[in-house]
Amino acid sequence: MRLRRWLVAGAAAVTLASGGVLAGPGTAAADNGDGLSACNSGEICFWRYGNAVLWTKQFWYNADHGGYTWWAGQATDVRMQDDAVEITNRDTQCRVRVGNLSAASGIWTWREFPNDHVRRDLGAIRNTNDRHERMC
Ligand SMILES: [Ca+2]
Ligand SMILES: [Ca+2]
Repeated sequence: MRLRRWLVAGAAAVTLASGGVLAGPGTAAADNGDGLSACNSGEICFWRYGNAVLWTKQFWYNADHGGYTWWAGQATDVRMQDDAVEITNRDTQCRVRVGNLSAASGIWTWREFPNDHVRRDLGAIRNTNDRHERMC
């Protein structure tokens, strides 16, 4: 299972390298989207609560959610992994899939979201999010 996960990460790294023209040093390790609170064009935005604009985490690229924390108007220590209920995909090019890795079975469950800027419920992986990936 560890090997499988490594392979997935490797594929993501290739995608990142080919599409990472905006990436500066360390961007992938500390992805904060555009650094502004608003969910702006190009960003992949996660939400901790329905209908609330705070408690958000925003990305440009693929990411494992472990190690990332929520933004609530200021930085928090609250981890966003397994804690998101909604997503807004404002990526300019790609659908995005969000996955949950079952600790029991080692199997990923994914849900795909179009880049239509619509805020959507994570559905079956609500509060179980472990990773997201751009689909192009
Ligand atoms: Ca932003
Ligand atoms: Ca999970």
